[in-house]
Amino acid sequence: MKSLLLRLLLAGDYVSGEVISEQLNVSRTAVWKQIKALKEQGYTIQSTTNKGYNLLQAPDTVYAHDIEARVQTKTFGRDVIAYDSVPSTQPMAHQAATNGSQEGTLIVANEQTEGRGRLGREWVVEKEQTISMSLILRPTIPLTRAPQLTLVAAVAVARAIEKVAPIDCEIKWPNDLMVNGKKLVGILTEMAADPDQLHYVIVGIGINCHQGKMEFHNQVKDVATSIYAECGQKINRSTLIAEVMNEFEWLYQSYVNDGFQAIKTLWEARAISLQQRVIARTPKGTFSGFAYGITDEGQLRLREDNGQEHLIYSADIELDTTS
Ligand code: BTX
Repeated sequence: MKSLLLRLLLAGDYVSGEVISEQLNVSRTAVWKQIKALKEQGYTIQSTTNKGYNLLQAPDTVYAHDIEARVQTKTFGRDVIAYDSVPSTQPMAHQAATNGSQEGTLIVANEQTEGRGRLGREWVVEKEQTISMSLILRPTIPLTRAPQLTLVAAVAVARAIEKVAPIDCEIKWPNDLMVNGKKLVGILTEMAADPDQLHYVIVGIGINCHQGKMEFHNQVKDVATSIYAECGQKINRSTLIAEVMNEFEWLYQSYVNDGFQAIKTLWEARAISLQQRVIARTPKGTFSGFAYGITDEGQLRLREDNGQEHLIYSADIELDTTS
């Protein structure tokens, strides 16, 4: 009920108690109680006789009902599980998926104490400064295509950020969104599968939002940036999460129904690691050469100076500026 009430409040200026009680099919007293509960959670709501309620400001805390109230989607972000603090949203999402949560269920946290990146690396999170979320997907695609979902997510997150802040996001293959050479967003795609069947995919997304340039942890201060550090704006995190859900859902539907080609074009338009020399550190070794494109499966095509070509499935990419 809270998310429906908030949806009505977000839609316009004043909404009368009568309209709310009719729309939600509850008593005026129940409406008043929910308004009181919202105020206690940090919402500024003006109550005026004969006019009703007017939402003036929403807190930046990431509440489930707030995201659910803002999304314009069929399933993505319609069912949100929000935590104040968890080690990582990834295992919580795996657990929810194993317990049968539907596609589009979103796990979010105000804080992660053990955020994780790829290959066991750490993802550093400052409490209430970042977005930490994991989305459950259940695509009916062959296992080999699952890595493409990272690229779909990257395009969706870039588009969403650009809707709420005056920032241009570039993508470094396969999973980093970069601004001015620093990492703004990390994406971690994990899946549960049998050799011949994909059960579900968890797309974990970390977005640096409010940290000032000097506020990053020592270990990432040279590589990380945030929306605030880039444009001086503290965006509302729930608004951005909802935008990510809006963008991700239609791009994902297009991907599932029509294939990767359209996404690939959108992805390539933002790629900074293509048509130039890169160093790719892969689980199979380090290769340096010319990155000349991605395949229809989303792998990176790299040609070494000796002419040998590699299709790279997973790597850390460094732009090679030495030659
Ligand atoms: P990655 O392995 O590509 O990047 C990890 C590397 O990025 C680290 O080794 C470090 O150099 C750098 N790094 C760590 N923290 C940050 C940061 N906050 N900003 C910029 N650079 C950083 C990237 O993995 C995938 C990250 C996914 C994070 C989401 S958050 C929600 C979900 N839960 C969870 O535990 N992980 C995912």
